[in-house]
Amino acid sequence: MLQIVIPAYNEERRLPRTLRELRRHVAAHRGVLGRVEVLVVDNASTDRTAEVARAADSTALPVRVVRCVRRGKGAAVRAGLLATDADLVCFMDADGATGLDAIEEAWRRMLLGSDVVIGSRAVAGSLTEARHCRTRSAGAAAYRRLAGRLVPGVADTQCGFKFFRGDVARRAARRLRTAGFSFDVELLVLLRAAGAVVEEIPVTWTDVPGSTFVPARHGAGAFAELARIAWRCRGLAPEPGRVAGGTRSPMPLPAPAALPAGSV
Ligand SMILES: Nc1nc2c(ncn2[C@@H]2O[C@H](COP(=O)(O)OP(=O)(O)OP(=O)(O)O)[C@@H](O)[C@H]2O)c(=O)[nH]1
Ligand SMILES: [Mg+2]
Repeated sequence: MLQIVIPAYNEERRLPRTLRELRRHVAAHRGVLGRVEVLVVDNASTDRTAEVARAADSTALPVRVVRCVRRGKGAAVRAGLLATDADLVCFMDADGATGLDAIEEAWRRMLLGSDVVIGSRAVAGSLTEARHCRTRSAGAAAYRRLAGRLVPGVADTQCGFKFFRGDVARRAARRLRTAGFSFDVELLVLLRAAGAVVEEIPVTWTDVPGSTFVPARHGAGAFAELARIAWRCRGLAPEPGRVAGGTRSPMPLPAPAALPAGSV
């Protein structure tokens, strides 16, 4: 089974379409993906996020709402990952910005031996829509430089699509402390330190209006979190031979009924 965690904060407008598209996508790829379940994590929404999530629940795509007392995207993803029990887990944003084809590609890479496959808007083959204002773009470039020092070799730490072996994700999530938007960086540091093979795959990324990230409100906090991660994780180094792009023997996953074209 694949469990998909969706952190959602005041997403009553963007979530229904994302869940609808996900249901269609899963139905179209049922033979590859097998059983899929969605866990929507709502921790502080003041709108009808939980209701719209429950309304999307169906036999074709079961949707559960997970409550999380701590606020922030990082706290929500952590709670979601810890609520999973599947062999394969993933998280994605409620805005549906990442093209869903990434799911099958990530699945294929997992079968080839990756522990963690992350969507990237910065590797060859990705298609992204540029749209941020100059200030945010400059901030993002500075952020990428700092984040790159903590997870060398990873070009895009912040894409809201990450796919994991379930046990690997749960082990790292237990140690995750960052509650805000920089949690991806800490998660990747922890995963690397535990010896996980992390692979970046190109994604199609479309801007969806209604972002919950407000640079003026969250920007400084995201940088402060990076500094705290650097301090907390200063002793952690990747295990030799288990860095991004590395390979090892494929993991023992239950064989899917069929694989995407071009797979092993
Ligand atoms: N549960 C929960 N989810 C959150 C919180 N903050 C953000 N999210 C979710 O995190 C995901 C990503 O947020 P977006 O608003 O798309 O922001 P972003 O992707 O970082 O930035 P953009 O590039 O502007 O889209 C969405 O699914 C949000 O609902 C939070 O405090 N709690
Ligand atoms: Mg987004």
